[in-house]
Amino acid sequence: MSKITTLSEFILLKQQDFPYATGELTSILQDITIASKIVNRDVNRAGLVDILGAQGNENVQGEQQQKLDVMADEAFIRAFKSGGEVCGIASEEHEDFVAFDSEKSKNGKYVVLFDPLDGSSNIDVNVSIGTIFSIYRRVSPIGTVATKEDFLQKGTKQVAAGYVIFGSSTMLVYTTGKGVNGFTLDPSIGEFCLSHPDIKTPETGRLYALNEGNLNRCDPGLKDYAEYCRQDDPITGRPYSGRYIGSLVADFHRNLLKGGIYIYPTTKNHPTGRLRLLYECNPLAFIVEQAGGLATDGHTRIMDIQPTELHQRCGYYIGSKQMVEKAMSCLTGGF
Ligand code: AFP
Repeated sequence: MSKITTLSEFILLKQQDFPYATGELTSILQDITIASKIVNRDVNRAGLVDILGAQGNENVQGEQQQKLDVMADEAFIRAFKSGGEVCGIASEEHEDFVAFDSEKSKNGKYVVLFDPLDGSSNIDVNVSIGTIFSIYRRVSPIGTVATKEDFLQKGTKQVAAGYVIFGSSTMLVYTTGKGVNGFTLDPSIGEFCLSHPDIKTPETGRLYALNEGNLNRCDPGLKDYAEYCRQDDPITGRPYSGRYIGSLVADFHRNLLKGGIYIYPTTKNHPTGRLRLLYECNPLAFIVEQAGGLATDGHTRIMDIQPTELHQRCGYYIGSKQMVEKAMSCLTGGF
């Protein structure tokens, strides 16, 4: 049997890649690991106890909050608050960012932005869901409370990002800018174990994921791209297979490993896009680029967009490099 590397061991090992590391980022990643295990426990027993279903509130996006959304949000906030390395968080579930005011937290160097449970409309039907996170170094002075500027940084400033997928198994995938690694939770020992070292995404693939119900409501160039995907061409392996779960983490994870493209365009209903730049698009863009793929809003690299609002949305084209490039060329008339 080959040696098992747990996530905790791996994180500590990787700290050596950063000669001036103080261990703070390492601690945050450990906090995320613990919160993920708590959420995993709750997600797994969702059908057994009375925690399934809507909480009855709407979140800032006007969406119904699910009980598990709230529980996941609380689990992550608790972990970051007690850790002390994080001076504040922004979550998809809160209208404004939350600045931690303990003396220890005010000295924290980092902020974390996260979507506690993405795809939560899938919870009640047992479809894969996920947590997405993004870590930045604060720009406000250490020793003070976090400010909005700490959160409104370009994706290129991320120091780490990742996601947890609660699927047929639970996996945590993350990057600190030196490649992408994936860990599968072994429930028998309660540890995430290195299962997907140094993930590279294929340059091209055969899977396209988009909500085709929106095609009449978006840029006609996208209709051309969908048509391209459906055409016969044995050389490029078309027609491609359409695969859309409607749970970003699950669609992204599958494409990352197998090769493919995920698209959520701007539409008549969502003129600025549906997905959130800070909680969803930037972290996955960091991961896909580290794995050799591409993420754009159809025209501009996602990580180059300067955010102006916490809950900013954008169009999203992410996945295998050649597929994203082809979709972008269709948007500018290059069918
Ligand atoms: P929910 O968290 O409300 O389920 O939204 C999920 C999501 O943000 C993303 O995970 C999906 O890919 C996308 O929305 C699905 O949106 P459509 O239902 O409009 O296709």
